[in-house]
Amino acid sequence: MKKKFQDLTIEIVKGDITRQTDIDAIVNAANAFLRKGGGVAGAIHKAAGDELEKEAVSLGPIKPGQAVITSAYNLPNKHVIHCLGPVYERDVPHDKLLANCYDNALELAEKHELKSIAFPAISTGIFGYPVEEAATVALNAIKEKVPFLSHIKLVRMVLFSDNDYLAHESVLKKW
Ligand code: AR6
Repeated sequence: MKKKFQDLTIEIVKGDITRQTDIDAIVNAANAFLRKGGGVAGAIHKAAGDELEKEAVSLGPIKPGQAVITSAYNLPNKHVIHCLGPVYERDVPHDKLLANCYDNALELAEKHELKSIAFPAISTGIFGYPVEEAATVALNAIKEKVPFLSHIKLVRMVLFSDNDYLAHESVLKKW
């Protein structure tokens, strides 16, 4: 499903973030020290190769809501943007910190003059953020950033399960 805002498209798809061959930067749901980790981070590091962790670790540690950018190595993209999402109900206010992830990642992509970026559903796995709540925060944060973006033309959310896709779809349908 897609929504257009003049010449920028916000899109949701079901899929694997490591296979977004048409996207300039993919976003990693990282840990504070930017080590490999599990979940989507594990998949991204595995696909990128060991060099990714070396570069990423040199930029850490980061705090919830922050983002850093690295090369993408063996991934089919130019860059990986690593965001530390909030741990639900530990890192507060969790909605503000989660919105900061999307805002800071988009800011970095814009600064690097990238045309497209793909996000996973940050914090909704190991960090325990309920996906219905996270979908609202994520998509609204992206929408609020649209007026400040000139290079970015496509923002894609890549959802790993049917349930995650449906949670995001119900937010987009209300717009
Ligand atoms: N493509 C897209 N989404 C995926 C993929 C994939 N290949 N694999 C998993 N997901 P999580 P978090 C979804 O736990 O909650 C790591 O160990 C997954 O289904 O990866 O922010 C880090 O090192 C879920 O919906 O990230 C941190 O310590 C979403 O990605 C910690 O986990 C996020 O799940 C971060 O936890």
